Amino acid sequence: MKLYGFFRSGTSHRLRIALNLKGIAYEQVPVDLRTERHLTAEYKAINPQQLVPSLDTGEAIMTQTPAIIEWLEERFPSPSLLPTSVDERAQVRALAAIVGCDIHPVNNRRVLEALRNSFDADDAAVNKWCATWIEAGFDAFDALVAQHGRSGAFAFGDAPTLADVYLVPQIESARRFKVDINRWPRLAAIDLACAQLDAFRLAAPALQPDAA
Ligand SMILES: N[C@@H](CCC(=O)N[C@@H](CS)C(=O)NCC(=O)O)C(=O)O
Repeated sequence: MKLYGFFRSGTSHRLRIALNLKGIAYEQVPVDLRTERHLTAEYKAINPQQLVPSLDTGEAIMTQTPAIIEWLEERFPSPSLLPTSVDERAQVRALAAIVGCDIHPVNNRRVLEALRNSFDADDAAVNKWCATWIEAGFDAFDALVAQHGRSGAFAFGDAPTLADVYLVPQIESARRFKVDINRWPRLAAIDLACAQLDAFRLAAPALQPDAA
């Protein structure tokens, strides 16, 4: 498979983790957001939304990480990233959606560019904007982890799930926006537990070929 992505993009990071957990090999094609490679006609032909990542499976080019990761789960069911009970699957998907639907989209590059260019936001204001949505989301994520009461090192029990796949890149991004993760000791501990696994460790932005 061919992964069009960017080392520092949270959604590319999330997809690398999912692919690694599934044990699927992939070649990386860097799309540099700093030089706006994603806004070229060449990339638009791959992803009409001009966002990263995109996954070329050899049979189709897929976009939107929630759809791609659910496809991976259905196409390569083992190891599963979801619990077996339908109620628990909904709980894990809700955790993932806090990040995927309610934190990441409002902190995306194009949103921050609009804040800078159309609303005169400086770096301090942009960091404050990002921190606002990260803190609200992490407060809820943390409360739900405490509530479901599943013991284990990960967000939902003792094996990584979709919840961890979404959480870890968002923590990485929170650090970039100077949010103190120690405010959520439970989430910091989950991040540490994930970092012990090769699937997460090797997906880290700093280790990607385009990070240099
Ligand atoms: N919902 C999409 C979001 C993709 C997305 O927003 N990617 C970001 C990088 S993390 C991007 O390409 N941003 C470019 C921009 O905002 O200009 C997904 O999950 O795939």
